[in-house]
Amino acid sequence: MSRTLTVGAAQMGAIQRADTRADVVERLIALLRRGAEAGCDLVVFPELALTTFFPRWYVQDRSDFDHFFETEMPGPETRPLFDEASRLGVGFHLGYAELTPDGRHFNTAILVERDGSIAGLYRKVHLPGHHEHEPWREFQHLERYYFEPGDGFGVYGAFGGVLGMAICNDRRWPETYRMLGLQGCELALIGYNTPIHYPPDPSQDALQGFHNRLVLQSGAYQNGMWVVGVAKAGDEEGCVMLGESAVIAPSGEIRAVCTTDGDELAVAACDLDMCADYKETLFDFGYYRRPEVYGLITSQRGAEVPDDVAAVLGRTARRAEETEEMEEGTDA
Ligand code: CDT
Repeated sequence: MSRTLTVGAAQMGAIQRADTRADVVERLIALLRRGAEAGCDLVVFPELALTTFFPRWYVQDRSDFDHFFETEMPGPETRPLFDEASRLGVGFHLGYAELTPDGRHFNTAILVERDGSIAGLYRKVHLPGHHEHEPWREFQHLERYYFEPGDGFGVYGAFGGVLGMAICNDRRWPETYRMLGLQGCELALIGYNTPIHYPPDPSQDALQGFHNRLVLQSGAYQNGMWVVGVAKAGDEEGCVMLGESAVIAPSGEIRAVCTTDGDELAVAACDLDMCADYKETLFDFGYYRRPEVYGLITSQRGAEVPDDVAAVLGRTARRAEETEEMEEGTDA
């Protein structure tokens, strides 16, 4: 039986602060219908796809921004998307801000099957940016102020394969893909909102597209999985964000890519059986990996130059715990 899924990377152009949920859901439905016409089994929407990227602003009372969060999924405003998806028989992946009944805030994504049932929910693990207002910046990146981190990476049996999710900054960390790869993930779905300008080091601005391709392609190849990276792009309230949504094969090759900064669908046929070409050869984890020598990856958080190496260099060794304390105060 063929395990080829037709997947649409449903990039979105900017969502302005004044845009209503109804406006946005209408755009999502239009992309979903384009996906259905293109024969998609699954349409992948970006991170925080229902609103503008609100962590770019600081408000003293965080609850003033609770209106950017969803308290139920589907709720009255997102129900039409679920209804249309199940009518069309097309599944989807959607990123949104989640406010739980017990008052917790997460940057979340869900995977929805063709019948409208929720097959998986993921909460962003790597929260980038800073946790306090930093007025020197042109715009804030306060994810660490508005959200709690999620507690792990899961995979889901859906669409006839093993599917996983990650969100935006997660894609820059090799641990993300490896955690999914170690659970047999064949297709990873990753929405993003990536400002082109990076205030702590503007020399990276010109490299945003390169870094995006670099991490998506290497994550796919090194774990023998399909990766779908989907942007919210364009000029959102004066903050210009990267597009270049793409579908990447387990070979690391780009199979489809968006070329605009607006609402656009890039479609690729993803043969999940192709993963075995990599998972059972060069990246046969069970045969080649050496977890017994990877202990530092889970026992230590920050980088720590070993004492003997520091002594050779005439430096005082900096302990990992100190690095972690410093990082708490200086995250970018
Ligand atoms: N949304 C998100 O995670 N964006 C980050 C920006 C990093 S700069 C604070 C990203 O990794 O693209």
